[in-house]
Amino acid sequence: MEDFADRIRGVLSRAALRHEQASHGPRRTAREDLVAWARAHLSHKRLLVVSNREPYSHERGPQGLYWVRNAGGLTVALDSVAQALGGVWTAHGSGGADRLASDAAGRVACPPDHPTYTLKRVWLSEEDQALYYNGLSNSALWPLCHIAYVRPRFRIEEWERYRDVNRRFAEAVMEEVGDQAAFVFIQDYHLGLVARFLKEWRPDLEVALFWHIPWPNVEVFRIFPWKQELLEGMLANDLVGFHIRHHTQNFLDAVADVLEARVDRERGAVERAGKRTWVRDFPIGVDATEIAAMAEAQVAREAERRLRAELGLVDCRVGLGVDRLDYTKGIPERLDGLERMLEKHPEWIGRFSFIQIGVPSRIGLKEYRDVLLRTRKRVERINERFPRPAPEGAATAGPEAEAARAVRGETPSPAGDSASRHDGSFLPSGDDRPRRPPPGNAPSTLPTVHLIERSLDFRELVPYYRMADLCAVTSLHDGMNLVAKEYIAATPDLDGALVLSPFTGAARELERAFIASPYDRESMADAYHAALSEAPESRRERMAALRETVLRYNIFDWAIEVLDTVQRLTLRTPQGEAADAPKE
Ligand code: ADQ
Repeated sequence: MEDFADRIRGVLSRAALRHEQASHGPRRTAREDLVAWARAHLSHKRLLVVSNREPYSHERGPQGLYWVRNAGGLTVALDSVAQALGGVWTAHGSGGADRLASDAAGRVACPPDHPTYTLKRVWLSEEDQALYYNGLSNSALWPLCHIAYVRPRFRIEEWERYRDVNRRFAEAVMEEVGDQAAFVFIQDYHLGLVARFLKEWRPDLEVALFWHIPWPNVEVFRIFPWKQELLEGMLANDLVGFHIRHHTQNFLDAVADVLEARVDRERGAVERAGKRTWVRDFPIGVDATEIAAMAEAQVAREAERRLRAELGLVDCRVGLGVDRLDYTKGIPERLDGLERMLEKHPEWIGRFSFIQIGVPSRIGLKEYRDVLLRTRKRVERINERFPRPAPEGAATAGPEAEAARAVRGETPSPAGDSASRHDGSFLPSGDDRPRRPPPGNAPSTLPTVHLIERSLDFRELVPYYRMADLCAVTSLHDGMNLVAKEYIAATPDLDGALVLSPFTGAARELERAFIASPYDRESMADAYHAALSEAPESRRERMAALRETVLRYNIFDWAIEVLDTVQRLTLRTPQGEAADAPKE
């Protein structure tokens, strides 16, 4: 009887959900809400954002100087706050023409077309980048925190340079802050020590750090040679944020293991040497409403139609992967699962194609070059084993076919971004590239897997999200993973399926995805098959639930919650002294 009542309730609530979505649903938190919140609560303080990556970079082309907006949900959201409050954003000036565009103090007005805040650039030498960025950040902290079976490398000169570069970021902030009240919002593992320097100089500043990657368990963290100094640096913040509760708990365990401190797991607080630090989780989101609008726009529909024609995908189910080419993202593992699916379910051969868009990333490091080579090898093997019969009249020559080959990464992209320019310079060409038909000859087969080795502008990415019947997010470990949320947001027609690794932060929220471990080829193969075979009604119902999750808590909710928590909790912390902290 209860079962029956539950079923009725389920049917009614799904019907209500569909109705709500059909009528464009309830109002969601928007950019204006974040701006209004910031004006109401932060206008008496100076806002300073600090990140390694800059929101805008300058380059020089044949027409002279131009600027590029470095996209990504987080950058866009923080950009809105910075624009509303006219603060200062401190970041590494990494663009080829950044120095030319900046004043003597490294300042440039941003956004460059309608300036409202200041971007303060920190200059790093090649040696700084080798030691601080490729070294300590990406060869020690990144593998340490991700536990993807790549051994972290610890070198004292890298740690010393990390400390030095963090101090320089802090100095750059201090040059801008003057003696005003200010809130400093630091991003990520590159900048774990910045708060310590800031608080030494100005203990009254409000400072928060958001750590975008996982925090490992204590057995793993213990091997970090400078664990005490790193934790002390992080605890100089008033608030340290992670994506999920599990990472906050790991962090609190590490503090309890390494330092003499009072750790309050229930309140998420650490008290040490008269100072309190709050440790909380805030799962980051995406601008789902905006992404959905982009996906529904006529231009995206047309781009999808063109892509389908160019890639010979008109009567074919399409799978998609979108990642930086990073060993934590499980890209070779994803392709192994795909190959297994084609072995176990040959009915998909010729009826299913997979597009992997992979931006070459951190190519100075061998592990990253290896992941690209391993990916290419798998693509080549799958295409040799399981070629796809070409549909009648598939384009093989002329501008359309040329564009299609560029899109597949088989010829240099006409846009020629920096990622694709890097491409030829460090990897052998020829044998390990996907095979392609000679130009002009009609192909009898097409690739089953298309590998696109470049970064796409977000507007270019949306038609791929639209087109995909399935998106595979198979990280070995990931703080959150925004691709999973972007894909769901970009599928307003609910005709899609997400295959998701349980080792992503996103899996805590997106429980209705097809969850499959990248370490288990069979379960991945089964998940792909299940995702492609599910009956249309349950497929849509599953996507509707996932979409509601992504729409309910978006990037603006995240930003408001983090900023509001800092304001609220620092009110409870006596200035310079925690009320009941043990004195040391
Ligand atoms: P990342 O490791 O970079 O982020 P992710 O969260 O997936 O991973 O974000 C990647 C972003 O880059 C997405 O916005 C995606 O659209 C974009 N992108 C990826 N490949 C692209 C391509 N080829 N072309 C264009 N755009 C591409 C880190 C952590 C994550 C955490 C985020 C945010 O590692 O766990 O979710 O920060 O906190």
